[in-house]
Amino acid sequence: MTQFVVKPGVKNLQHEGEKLITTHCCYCGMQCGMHIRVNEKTGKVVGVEPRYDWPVTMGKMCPKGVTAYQTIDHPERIRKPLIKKNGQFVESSWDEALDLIEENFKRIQSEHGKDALSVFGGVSMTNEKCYLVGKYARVALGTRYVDYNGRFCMSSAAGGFMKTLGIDRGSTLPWPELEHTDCFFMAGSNTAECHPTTIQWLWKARDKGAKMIVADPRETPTARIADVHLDLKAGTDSALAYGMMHLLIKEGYVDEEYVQARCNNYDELQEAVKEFTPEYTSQITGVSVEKIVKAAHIFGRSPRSVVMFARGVEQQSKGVDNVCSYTSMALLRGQIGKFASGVATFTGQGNGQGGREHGQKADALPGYRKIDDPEHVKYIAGVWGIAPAEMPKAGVSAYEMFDEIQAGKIRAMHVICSNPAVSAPNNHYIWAGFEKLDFMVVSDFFLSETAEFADVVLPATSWAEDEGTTTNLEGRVIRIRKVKEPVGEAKTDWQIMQLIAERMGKGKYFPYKNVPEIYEEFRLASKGGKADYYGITYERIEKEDGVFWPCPSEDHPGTPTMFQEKFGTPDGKANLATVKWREPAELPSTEYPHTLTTGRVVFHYLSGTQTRRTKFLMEQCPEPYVEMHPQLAAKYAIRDSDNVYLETKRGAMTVKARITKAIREDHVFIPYHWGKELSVNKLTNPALDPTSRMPEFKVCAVKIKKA
Ligand SMILES: Nc1nc2c(c(=O)[nH]1)N[C@H]1C(S)=C(S)[C@@H](COP(=O)(O)OP(=O)(O)OC[C@H]3O[C@@H](n4cnc5c(=O)[nH]c(N)nc54)[C@H](O)[C@@H]3O)O[C@H]1N2
Ligand SMILES: Nc1nc2c(c(=O)[nH]1)N[C@H]1C(S)=C(S)[C@@H](COP(=O)(O)OP(=O)(O)OC[C@H]3O[C@@H](n4cnc5c(=O)[nH]c(N)nc54)[C@H](O)[C@@H]3O)O[C@H]1N2
Ligand code: SF4
Ligand SMILES: [Mo]
Repeated sequence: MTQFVVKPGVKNLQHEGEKLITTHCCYCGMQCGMHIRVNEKTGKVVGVEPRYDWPVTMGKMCPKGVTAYQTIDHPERIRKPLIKKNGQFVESSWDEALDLIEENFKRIQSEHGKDALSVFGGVSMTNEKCYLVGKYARVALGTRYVDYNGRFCMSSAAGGFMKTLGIDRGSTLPWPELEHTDCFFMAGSNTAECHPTTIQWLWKARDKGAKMIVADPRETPTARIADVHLDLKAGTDSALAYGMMHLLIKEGYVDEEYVQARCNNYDELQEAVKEFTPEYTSQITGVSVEKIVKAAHIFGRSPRSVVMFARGVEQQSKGVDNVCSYTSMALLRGQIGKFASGVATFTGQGNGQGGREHGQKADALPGYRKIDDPEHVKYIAGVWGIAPAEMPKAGVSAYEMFDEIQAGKIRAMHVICSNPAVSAPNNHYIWAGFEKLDFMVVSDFFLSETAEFADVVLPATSWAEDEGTTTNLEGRVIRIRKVKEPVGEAKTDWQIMQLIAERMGKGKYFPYKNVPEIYEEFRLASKGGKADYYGITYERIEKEDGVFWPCPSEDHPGTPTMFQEKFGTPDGKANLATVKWREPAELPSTEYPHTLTTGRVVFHYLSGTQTRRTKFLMEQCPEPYVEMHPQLAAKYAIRDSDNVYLETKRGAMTVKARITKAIREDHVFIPYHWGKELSVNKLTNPALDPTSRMPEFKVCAVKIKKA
């Protein structure tokens, strides 16, 4: 275990009788630096101290981070494997649970073929574990069906960046440079609630005169501090970006030299944005002409700007188009590849960046390789010690796995680190899928809503009970440290995958004795890929405050700023967007006259399994609610705190009204951190983006009445 060392000029946080172990928060992609306080006598975790010398977050943390330690020894942690008998879970030994898994997995595969098994992964795990999920599915189980919760999170950003820039690294610049930016164009990101420790950089920049433009249907705490709030209708982002680019071109704000030298498709882009006059853009988006013009002038005149976006623009059936369009705004201004400028998506989950690069995705292999590329398959098969012909083909995306369940192709599922019973769209369909499975296994440390459907639940360790690496939202690879021994009989996710691999007769492919051994194999697997970690060692991470990928060799400095000379495309040039504007998949109608959008609050995290078990956070925000404008509320005679019934084509729910002017009159918003009757995902639309297969969590048509 690494012990905390107080650096010169940094507050001494050491308490009497305690040791401090340096690590990062388990929740969002900010991965705030922190020390966990452990009582030296009892070995118990007693609290946290923020890490003032962590260059990305500088001692700041949010309410989730400072209470995260309370989940580690939580009384509701699962301490032994659970097996469902007559509809009730009973505790079992590991041997009994593994016997049952082996028997069912083997029986199902012999009756229905290898692909009858499936794996649903997640990216709250370290790189080492995320890497193993892909290998576990393809080598231990031999199935093509593996996908993960990042499909609901980062897939549109990844798809858009691949198309325009050729490499998907969430940010093209390191976070501390944000301080020196002149203009932030932020679309569909509620930064103040979802990446709160970024705000300090925005404040510092604003002290020097930087401007902020925020595009969001709601006046979030982030929009409230903006110079211009573009209060667009949900699902109209690419039109807004086209309107902005129309003006950038017309008013001479384009960096012609940069575009000529470094971008393709400029003629096509000019053609595509031609009709997007401020008036036409205003008609589609609902944003006033004045605001559009003001935003374009501020953005166009700023010498250094960063275009930032998040799930508001990506969780749409045209999320990839939106990402391409907003990224093109930065390209037209010649901003990518320079100091304090660029483009960034706010990566969501703790390891949302690293977890999407190394083969948990249906069509991907480690290092951002493709499973349909024979050269890529050959390389990874070599690292894994299998014949290339043994590598399964591409599977299908997370939501589409539930179609395969209905079609009778997928018969069993192992869910590792995700709670799709709450977080996947169109909940009723997901629940029906889980019920239809012949056999279901869940690895989690709490009995999540998904785990309740399982036949076997395996107790996993929490983030403080194992070591490894994650990659934060900048693309910086960092160290997670083990703080204490696992509770009860919990095992790490890698040990669990290893044990099942042994039962499936594939133990020799999973010979690891510890995490560094997995990391060594992982480095090699990433070598030569787009996301190349080969030069990154644990020692370097420690010495250099993290290392940015790509980093192909140990003497390579890593890459804080991307694309300084060329882009990751075959010809080294960026591809400007040329897409045609499309409406959202579902528009308001006479029957469903309003737009429902969904998202987050500062006090809860994702499906809420952890934050709903944290007393302080539940006191702050005990239940979901529907945000609605006073005028909309008046139409239905709804007053604040009244119960409101909401219904879409897929489902219905009743929640309390929160009446606020901080939302468009024609929209309502519900946070999604609760399950079962309180889950807004009973209502959401599973319409998928054609390339990223990302569901449209952010836009659907809804009817409302007073309950
Ligand atoms: N407190 C908290 N922080 C988190 C998380 C959490 O659960 N809780 N989760 C983490 C994860 S995994 C993620 S992915 C990120 C998500 O971070 P964000 O994407 O910032 O969070 P959301 O609330 O999903 O959506 C952001 C905003 O998009 C707006 N929006 C809705 N529809 C549209 C649209 O059509 N266009 C535009 N431009 N905006 C729209 C919403 O009003 C909302 O304010 O947060 C991370 N951080
Ligand atoms: N309506 C709506 N739905 C959404 C979104 C939205 O904006 N609106 N956002 C989507 C987004 S961006 C995301 S990221 C998804 C996330 O949705 P989920 O994938 O459901 O994310 P979590 O709630 O973090 O679920 C993780 C589960 O794994 C457990 N867990 C945590 N760490 C570990 C670990 O190390 N090992 C194991 N084995 N288990 C662990 C937790 O206890 C929890 O039960 O939700 C999506 N759903
Ligand atoms: S949830 Fe995100 S912002 Fe909050 S402390 Fe954790 S890493 Fe930092
Ligand atoms: Mo996410």
